[in-house]
Amino acid sequence: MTELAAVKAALKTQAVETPSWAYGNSGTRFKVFAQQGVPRDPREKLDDAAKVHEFTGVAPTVALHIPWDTVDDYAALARHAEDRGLRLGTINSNTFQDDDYRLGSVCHPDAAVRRKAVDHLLECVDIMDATGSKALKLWFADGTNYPGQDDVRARQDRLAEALAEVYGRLGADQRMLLEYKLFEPAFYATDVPDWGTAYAHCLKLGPKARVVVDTGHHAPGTNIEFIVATLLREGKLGGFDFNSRFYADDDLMAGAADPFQLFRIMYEVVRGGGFTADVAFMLDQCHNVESKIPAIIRSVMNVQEATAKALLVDRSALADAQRAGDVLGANAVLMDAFDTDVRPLLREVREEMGLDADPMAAYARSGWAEKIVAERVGGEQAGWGA
Ligand code: AOS
Ligand code: ZN
Ligand code: ZN
Repeated sequence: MTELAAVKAALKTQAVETPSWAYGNSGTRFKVFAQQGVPRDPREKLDDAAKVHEFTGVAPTVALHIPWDTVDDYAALARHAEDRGLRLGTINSNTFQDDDYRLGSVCHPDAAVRRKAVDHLLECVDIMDATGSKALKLWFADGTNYPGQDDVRARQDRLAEALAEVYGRLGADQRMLLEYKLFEPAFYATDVPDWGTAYAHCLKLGPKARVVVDTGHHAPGTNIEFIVATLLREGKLGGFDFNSRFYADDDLMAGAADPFQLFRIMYEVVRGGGFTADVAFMLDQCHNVESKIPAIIRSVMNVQEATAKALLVDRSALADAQRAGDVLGANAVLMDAFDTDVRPLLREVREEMGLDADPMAAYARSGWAEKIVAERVGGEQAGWGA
């Protein structure tokens, strides 16, 4: 296979998971702007996700969020997905939208609240059994707002205990993805604030536990690609929540704020073998003011563009320059790949996959946006900003 053929083959096998909540209405704490035609139930979210997959060819799975996507029959929901060429992906738990969780969930000082939170996580694993989902994604809003509010060490013990119980419930082919976040909603100390804390817990738990890197969950200036390289090296990178940030956890379209950062991350993924390994490429976004389906298509394309550039890095030239201590030469090799216009290559890839070369235009022409506006009245809110 020529090098270009190998790049194309890799791009054709890429799979980007889209989040169910990105299809529903969302907003900030100031306002949720309702859009016309948004899904009224989980099935309609899948119908929209099917359009993203139809036009991009690389978005075959959809992440669910419990309870935002609660249904009576999860096996039927999985069939609804399959009928549309999709599969149900990661199950996201919710231990943050209940009054009981004011002081935390699995780290709460009251054992009864911890029990309730763990029971919810176990219920999520039951749902995975029904949907065939392979991963449980855990993000905890737990933390404290004031020094002395609670015992920071004891909270880690409670977290470890809860995680161990849920880990023990996982099936042989199921895994747990632990997400970290610097701050918000807790402002003094978050209980899983960084990759080191998440890694320490996952290491103790065992091989089915891995870390999720949400690209919006770091302090400004953090070298995220270094974290990615380290986690891959340790076999502990579970996946990504891709999105863009200008300030904090902005959840904007992936690749919109800093395409160079996304490229650097994807280069470390390619370099570290993560592209072929079991690493989940998920989006975690909210489209508060822009049209949702086109924004998700655009995000998938942005991930593809960053991946294509990362795959195009001339790794032997880079290694030669690095060995020779040629600082500028090595940097130039990386920049050459980043500066390549990969849009013609991706158009070719899509045509070879039997797709329209331009997913955005093809979606706009498809009439789906008009159809859902006409047919869906009273679309639902995703859960954020509720
Ligand atoms: C929250 O800030 C995290 O990014 C979560 O990953 C995510 O938004 C949530 O799990 C949605 O269900
Ligand atoms: Zn996330
Ligand atoms: Zn987030």
